[in-house]
Amino acid sequence: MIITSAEYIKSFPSISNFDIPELPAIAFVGRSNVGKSSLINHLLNRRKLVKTSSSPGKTQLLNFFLINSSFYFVDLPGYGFANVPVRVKAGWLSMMQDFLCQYPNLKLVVQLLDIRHLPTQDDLEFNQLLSVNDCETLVVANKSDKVNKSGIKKSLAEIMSRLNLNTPPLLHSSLKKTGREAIWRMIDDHLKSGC
Ligand SMILES: Nc1nc2c(ncn2[C@@H]2O[C@H](COP(=O)(O)OP(=O)(O)O)[C@@H](O)[C@H]2O)c(=O)[nH]1
Ligand SMILES: [Mg+2]
Repeated sequence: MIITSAEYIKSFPSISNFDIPELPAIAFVGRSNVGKSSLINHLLNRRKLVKTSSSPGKTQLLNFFLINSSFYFVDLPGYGFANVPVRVKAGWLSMMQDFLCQYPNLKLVVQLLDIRHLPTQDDLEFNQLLSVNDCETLVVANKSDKVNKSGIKKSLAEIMSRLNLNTPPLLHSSLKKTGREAIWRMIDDHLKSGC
C-alpha cells in the first residue's frame, strides 16, 4: 500500500455522534500502552500523526484518521486500566461494543498483544467480544524486539492456545521497524473483500 495521505479527522465519544462519511474502516484495539499509536504511525510512515506516550492515555474516544482519502484507521480507547471504577470501565466497553456492532463498514479489527506477557483476562474478554460480534480480527504480537527467538516461539504458541487461534499472530516491532508489510497485506486483503 502506498500512503499518499494520512490525516486526523475527528474523535467521537460514541458511534451515535457519528457525522462523517461511512468509509471502510480498520480498527486498532489493545491494552493501554501496548503500542497501538506507535503501530499506526509505523504503518503510515508518520512519526507523530498519532500521539504516543509512555504513560497510559486518558482520552477515551474513537479517533478517526483518513488514509488515502478512501478509508479510515480508527484508534480505539485502550482497555485494561487497573485503577478505573467498574462503572467507567463498563461505559468504555459498551461504547466499543456499539462501535463494533454498529459501524456498517468495519473491515478488520487489529488486536495488539504485548509479546512479553501472556494474554490477560482483558485481552481474552476483548477477543471474545470480537468473536461474538463476528468481527474479522487480526491478532498482532507487538514489541517483538523485547523477546529473543526462542521466547518468541514460546509466546506465539501460548497466545494461540489461550485465544484459540488457528493461525499464529503476526509479529511486529515499532522500535525495530519490523512486521509492517505482513500487516499491510492483511489490511489490503480485507479492504478489498466485500464483507
Ligand atoms: N520496545 C518497544 N517499545 C514500544 C513499541 N511500540 C511502542 N512502544 C513503547 O510503548 C509505549 C506506549 O506506546 P503507545 O504507542 O503510546 O501505546 P498505546 O497506549 O497502545 O497507544 C511508548 O513508550 C512506546 O515508545 C515496540 O514495538 N517496541
Ligand atoms: Mg495510544
